[in-house]
Amino acid sequence: MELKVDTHLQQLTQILQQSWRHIRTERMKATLKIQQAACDAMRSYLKSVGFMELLPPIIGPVTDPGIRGAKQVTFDYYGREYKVMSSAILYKQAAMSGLGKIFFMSPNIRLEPIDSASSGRHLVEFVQLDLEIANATYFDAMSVAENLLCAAMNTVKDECKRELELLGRELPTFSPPFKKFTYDEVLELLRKNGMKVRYGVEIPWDAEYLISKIMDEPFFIIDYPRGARGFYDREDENRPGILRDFDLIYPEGYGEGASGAEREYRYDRVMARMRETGEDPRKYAWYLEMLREGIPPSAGFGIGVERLTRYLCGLNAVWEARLCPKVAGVYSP
Ligand code: ASN
Repeated sequence: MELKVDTHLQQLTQILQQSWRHIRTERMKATLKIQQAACDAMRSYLKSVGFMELLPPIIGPVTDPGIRGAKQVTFDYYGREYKVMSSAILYKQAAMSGLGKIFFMSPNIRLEPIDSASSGRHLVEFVQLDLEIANATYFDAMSVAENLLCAAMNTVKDECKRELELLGRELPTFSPPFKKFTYDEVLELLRKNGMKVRYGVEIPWDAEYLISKIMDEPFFIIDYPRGARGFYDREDENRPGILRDFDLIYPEGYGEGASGAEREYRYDRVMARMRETGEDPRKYAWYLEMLREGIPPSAGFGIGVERLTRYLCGLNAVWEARLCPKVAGVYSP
C-alpha cells in the first residue's frame, strides 16, 4: 500500500512472472487447502438450507454494470458483441425465478483501474460465490451471509490447524448476528476519525480500510445512497434515495468481503433506474423481457472467494490466494 504504483507494478510483475512456481511453496499449498475447506463448508451449508448449485454462464450480451470503476471485457462473438461476466447478477435473477434458492461459484472478470494493483484487494480474474433467494429481504440475505462466513471459519479452524499454524494465523470465533451500521453512520464514524467522505458515492478504499481496521469483528454497512450502486439494488419505498443493500466488511483492515441487496425487479422502475445510470436498455433486451413477464422479488449477494481466503489466512494481498493470479497492469502467466 505504501509503495508508489509504478514501483509496485514492477516488483509485482517480477514476482508474478514466477506465479506458476508458487504452487510448490508450503505457504501456497496451505493457502489453497484452507480455500478448499472454506468452499466445501459454504457449499454444504447452503445445500443444508435448501440452495441448489448451478453452473454459471460466463459470457453473454450484457453483464453487471455496477462494478465500481472497473471495465467490462467485450469480445467478438461471430460478428456480434458479447461480454465476459463481471458478475452473474442478471443470470442469478433468471435462475432464482425458476428454482427459488440458487448459487453459483462463478468466475468473474473485471478490468480494475491500474492503482488497484497495490490495494491488496483486487484481482482482474476472481471467483465469487454468488447467491440469490426468491421472496427474501436484504435482512434475510445478511443472515445467510453471516452464517456462511461462520460455517467457513469454523470448518477451517477445525480442519486446517496445521495450515493455519504454518501461516501464523489465529482465527477468532464469531457468532451471528453481526453489527449493522448504515452508510450515514459510517460516514459519521469516519469523520470522527479525521477522514472526510463525500456523501452519495461508494466509500473509497482508504476509508474502507480505516473503518475495517477500527473494528474487531465482521460487520455490515447497509443502506447505501442510490448514486453509489447499480440499477438492480432496490430503493426503499419509504426512504427515497436509500437502497436496501449491504456490504459485509472483514475486520483487521481486510475490508469488503461480500456485497448484496434486495432487487429492483419491476420493469418500469428498472427502466427508470437504467435511464438514471446511463445504461442503454436496448442492450438488456432479454433481461427486460424477463422482467416484463414478471419475476419474484428477491435478495442475494456475492462473496469473493479469494478475499475470504486472504482474510482466513491473514495474507498481505489477495493475489496470494489464487493460482496464476491476474492483477491490474501486470502481464503474467
Ligand atoms: N454479486 C453482487 C450481488 O449479488 C453483485 C456484484 O458482484 N457486483 O449484488
